[in-house]
Amino acid sequence: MTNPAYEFTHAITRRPGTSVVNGLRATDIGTPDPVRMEKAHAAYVSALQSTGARVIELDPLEEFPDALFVEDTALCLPQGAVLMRPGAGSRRGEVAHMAPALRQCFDDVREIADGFIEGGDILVTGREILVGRSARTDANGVAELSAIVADWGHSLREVFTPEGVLHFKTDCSLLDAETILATRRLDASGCFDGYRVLHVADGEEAAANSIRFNNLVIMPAGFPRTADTISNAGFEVVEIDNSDCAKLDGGMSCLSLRLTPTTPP
Ligand code: CIR
Repeated sequence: MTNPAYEFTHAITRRPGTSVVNGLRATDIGTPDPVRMEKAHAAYVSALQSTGARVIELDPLEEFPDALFVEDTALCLPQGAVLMRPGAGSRRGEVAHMAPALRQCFDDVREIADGFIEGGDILVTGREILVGRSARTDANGVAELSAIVADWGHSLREVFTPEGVLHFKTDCSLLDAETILATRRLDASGCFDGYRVLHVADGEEAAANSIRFNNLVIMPAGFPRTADTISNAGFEVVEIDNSDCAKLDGGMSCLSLRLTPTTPP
């Protein structure tokens, strides 16, 4: 039995361009090193491939410094894809560059037309789709997405993103059908009632943005206590250097769209 919330045949990534040094950031904690970032990105792609998935690697988009964070441009579900409408104005144009790849993978590609919503605010658990409103995702965007996914038989539940946190998934990840990895501050909101929640270690909040992809949990390197928690719970962990993406508030989920195409390219 496969679980479409974390088992996929494909992923889409986009290599970072040299303009990545101009990417958005909430706080300036230094300029990312594009060469080291490219190396880490390649390791991330290899980890995805090691699960047997095919990775569609798109070329850098120099005019969009944040374009490597492809997750924010779309949501892929078993029935089709939804093109997002990023709340960040400088990122809105990335969506048109993602659309052709998604149209090759899915017959049914819908779009958010009016509100704002970014993929980083959406956690698909298999049971439901959780969406956190944030500075990037508004009520209209959530309502539009809710109507689209209802058409495909999914229920969407709006939750909250902690103050000062970029995206809902900055603070959580799905580990399996029942289990969520989350920060204590997000779990305290009660949004995961009914799930088993593993907490990231205190001081290791940046480890919460990990991904379950097929047999692996891919997490940022440098969070040993959280890595132990995850592997002690029986998951196979792979760690990737996230030091440069972290300077742009990016993490493991942002770097890929994970999908099982209805019309494999
Ligand atoms: C941004 O601020 O949009 C980028 N610098 C980081 C996006 C991270 N994306 C994600 O968490 N899904």
